[in-house]
Amino acid sequence: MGLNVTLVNPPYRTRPHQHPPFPPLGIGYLAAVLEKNNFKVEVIDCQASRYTYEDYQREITKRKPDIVGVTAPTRLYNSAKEILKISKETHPDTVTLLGGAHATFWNEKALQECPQLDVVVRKEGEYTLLELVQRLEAGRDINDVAGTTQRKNDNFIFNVDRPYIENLDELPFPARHLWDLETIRKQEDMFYLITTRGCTAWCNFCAAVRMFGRKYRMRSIQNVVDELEFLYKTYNAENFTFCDDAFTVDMKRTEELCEEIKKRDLKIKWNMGTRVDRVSRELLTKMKDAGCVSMWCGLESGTQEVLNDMHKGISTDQTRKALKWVRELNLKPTPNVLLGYPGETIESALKSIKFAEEVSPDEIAYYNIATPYPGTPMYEEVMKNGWIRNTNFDDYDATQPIFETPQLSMQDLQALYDYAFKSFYTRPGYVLRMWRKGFNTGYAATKKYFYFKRQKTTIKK
Ligand code: B12
Ligand code: SF4
Repeated sequence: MGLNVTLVNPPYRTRPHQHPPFPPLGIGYLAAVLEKNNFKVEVIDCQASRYTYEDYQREITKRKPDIVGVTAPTRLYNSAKEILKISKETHPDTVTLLGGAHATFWNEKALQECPQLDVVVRKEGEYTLLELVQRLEAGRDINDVAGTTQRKNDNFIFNVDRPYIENLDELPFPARHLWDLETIRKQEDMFYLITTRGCTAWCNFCAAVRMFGRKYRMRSIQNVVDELEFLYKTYNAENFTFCDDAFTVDMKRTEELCEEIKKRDLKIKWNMGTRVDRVSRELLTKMKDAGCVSMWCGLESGTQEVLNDMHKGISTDQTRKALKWVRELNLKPTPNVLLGYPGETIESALKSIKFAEEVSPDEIAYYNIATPYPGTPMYEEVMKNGWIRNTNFDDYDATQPIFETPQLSMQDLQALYDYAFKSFYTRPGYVLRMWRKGFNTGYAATKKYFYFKRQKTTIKK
């Protein structure tokens, strides 16, 4: 009888589900690779199943896994520790693993802070996990497995990084059958997939590129559209989100993808995120023709100086141009704005808010508060300068200030964040345009108008 592996997506400890449950693709890939190699694998997605820690304990008592692997971004790290503690206390012989964007850069600290954690898997995890499981099954030592950090006596073993997977086509599709898709789809009928890993840019606030590398690795178009077609035919899936960090870096490839979707006659709708310097009007037209309905992108700032500080590598003009095409083609724009990056002032933040309203007048931007995720240069800068004010990772969800700089206090940053929403919804032109779209949209916009009008914001303009 082979080893039994359970992969876990922890629950939120505070302020529950801000987003409909999303079966994490990371766990999906890890599980698929194990299954392909004939290991028994189960998934406990505490978010999708709405499990508390007590529910998790009940489940784990029943299942008796030999290995528990937990995934977590920074925001779920504390919750992951709780899951690891329960796992080890319930079954002391279970080998516990932690992976994901937080543990990768917090590896030794995680081992220090969580005595119930045995191994941290850094960066891309598929083959590291496979090797760990194979060695454990064979009763072999796991101390030197590449891509891991482990505890040894009072010290740590930091093994070499595992090389990135060059040919992503060799990975099986995520093991979505391990989720209760029916329940998940009732909340949001959306299928997520990812077609590339890595990014050619190197933004100072970004953990993703430090996880997956600077080389843009792409699945072949055949392989991507095979997955789309499989989901389309197996689950009648019609709505897709491409989770790639920068979907259209290779514009020619994106064109080919669109052609293939059309060739296979897939009647689907999809959205994706990309960099504004990697689209053209022609490409967006082809994308729309193949079912694209929305584009999210990093607008980040309305001030070139701040963009340069971030190493974003784009200009405000490029954003203006790209979002003009998006609007002209009737695609939905979702620009992401980052407020409070080191060097930001009240004036520059206000400029970003106005800029977002200019380039996306009918769709509110996705406002994020700059959050120093371990592993990023922004984190180093914030720590080096002693700007950090909140070290509770539960709060690292990009909706609340975590640090302050000599230019911007936490109070002002919070006020700017609140003001961004107020400013958007209290524009009479916006309300008027929503009424032109129909009664329901007009009514909702009017309600929001009065709600936000009453909100007090104190910005020293
Ligand atoms: C899709 C996505 C979302 C979705 C779904 C999130 C989810 N549950 O997966 C949504 C929209 C909800 C979302 C929200 C947020 N996200 Co997000 N998101 C992504 C994105 C673009 C793709 C995730 C993905 O599918 N990756 C592909 C899979 C294959 O990679 P993976 O999950 O990391 O797993 C691999 C390895 O990490 C490792 N691994 C992971 N877990 C484990 C466990 C074990 C046991 C092992 C062995 C290995 C292992 O192996 C896996 C396979 O290689 C990533 C960027 C990125 N490229 O990853 C950002 C990213 C994860 N998000 C990020 C952030 C900051 C957020 C937000 C906090 C803020 C925001 N405004 O976006 C919110 C809040 C999230 C929350 N949980 O509270 C950061 C996380 C940084 C950090 N240190 O936490 C990332 C890395 C983006 C970035 N630019 O830095 N996000
Ligand atoms: S463009 Fe996006 S994925 Fe690439 S480094 Fe910048 S923030 Fe990260």
